[in-house]
Amino acid sequence: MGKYRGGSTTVLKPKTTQQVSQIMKWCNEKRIGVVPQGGNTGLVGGSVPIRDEVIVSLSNLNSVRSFDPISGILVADAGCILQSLTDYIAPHNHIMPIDLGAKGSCQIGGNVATNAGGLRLLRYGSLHGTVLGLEVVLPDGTVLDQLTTLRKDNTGYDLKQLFIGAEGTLGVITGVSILTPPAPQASNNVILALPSFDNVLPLYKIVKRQLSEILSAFEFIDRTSYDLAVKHGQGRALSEDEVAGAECFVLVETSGGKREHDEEKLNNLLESLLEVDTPLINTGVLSQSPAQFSSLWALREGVTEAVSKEGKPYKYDISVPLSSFKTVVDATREHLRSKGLLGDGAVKHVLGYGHVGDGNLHLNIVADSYTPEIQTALEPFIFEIVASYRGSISAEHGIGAMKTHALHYSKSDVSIALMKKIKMLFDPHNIMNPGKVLE
Ligand code: FAD
Ligand code: 2HG
Ligand code: ZN
Repeated sequence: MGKYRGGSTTVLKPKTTQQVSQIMKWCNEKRIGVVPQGGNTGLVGGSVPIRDEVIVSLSNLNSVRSFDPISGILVADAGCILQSLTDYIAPHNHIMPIDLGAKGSCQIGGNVATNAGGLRLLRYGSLHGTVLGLEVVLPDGTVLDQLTTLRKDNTGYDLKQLFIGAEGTLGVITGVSILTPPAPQASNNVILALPSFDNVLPLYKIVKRQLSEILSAFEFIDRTSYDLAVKHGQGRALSEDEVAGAECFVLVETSGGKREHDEEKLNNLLESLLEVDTPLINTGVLSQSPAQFSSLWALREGVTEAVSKEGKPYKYDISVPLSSFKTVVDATREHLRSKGLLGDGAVKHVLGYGHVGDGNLHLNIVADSYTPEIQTALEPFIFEIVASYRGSISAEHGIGAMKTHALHYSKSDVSIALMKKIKMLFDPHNIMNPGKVLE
């Protein structure tokens, strides 16, 4: 996003865990700050040095260590790109349990470090469940080898969980053991155009009931998100008739064991949605080919890229009750308008999209440039709304450099004090990604 800059002069690109260990030992002795960097696709400035830290890039640590096609357990170096792991296990009919728009650049180590959620969480759960083991180099250079491939291991504290979502503040992840699910035999998707946001929740209820075990994604984009995606060439635009009167869209994906069975379920769903007196949807566009399947997904996955092409984005990634998604977006829009920042002002768009199935709204504000006036108008306004719902100020992107000052909106003083003690225990000299997560 070009939002953060530091004064680093050095990037190190180790090729082995031992080299990472030697780097950390040296930096710890000399009290040199270290920023672990994966694919650099994070959205909260976590991988950007904000002082004069040494950057440790994991991109040369990029081999698959083993894959067991029976159990589906993959053990890989942290620097493997997510898409390359997907490609590696595809011939064995397995898929990665995580998928996100940045898959072509982000690394599995970065995914674990951020506890990335993404588009498949609804189906396969979070990395706290699918990651079986980790190899981590601690700030003093000690290698913590917890790279187990066991499904069950109740032998005391589960230390690996601390590194999942720690954003590189406790150690450098060098290896990941992860459970990969079997590839579905059939995948379909459909984009549904809705006349009103109020219909999203009743729709979700019906879709869950009717598609049950084959439902694998239920993603939401509002009209502004759709228009921006189309404007910036993401995916195939629907026809004018299809989008007429649509306030928002929902993308439903199914992944199942038998194509005919899944298609029948989807068609029945569409029929039952349309053949009622007051339908919840205006229309549904079903993909008819692998190209159309990708193109429908691109409308949803491409929103982030479209937003970046449109202007400078302010990103809020929040967990709030599903029923309040629209209220939060509308309240932010009205608030900016009342401050004279929207309309003829510096803010171009306020949009909402995200993972309905996970209760995770992405609220993006697109402006001509980053300015203190917009920043002051947005914060603490948005954090206070989130806190009023007892929501999370960061559902899946993390805290990074962007939200350290706002951590208290989602974590109690007792929790923050414990987090600081844990940080102190692992990293007493505060060399691991300083200034991130904790102030
Ligand atoms: P980086 O950006 O390089 O680093 C992120 C953080 O992890 C930093 O704090 C860094 O220090 C730390 N880190 C990286 N590697 C290691 C390591 N080996 N050991 C220790 N710490 C490390 N996120 C979601 O959750 N869901 C989404 O759906 C999603 N979609 C996205 C779509 C697009 C188009 C983009 C650009 C981003 C998206 N993101 C999403 C955010 C981002 O892609 C994820 O956070 C991703 O997991 C970051 O991986 P990375 O390898 O790029 O990590
Ligand atoms: C997504 O779900 C990502 O598309 C990115 O998490 C969200 O850019 C964003 O705000
Ligand atoms: Zn997301």
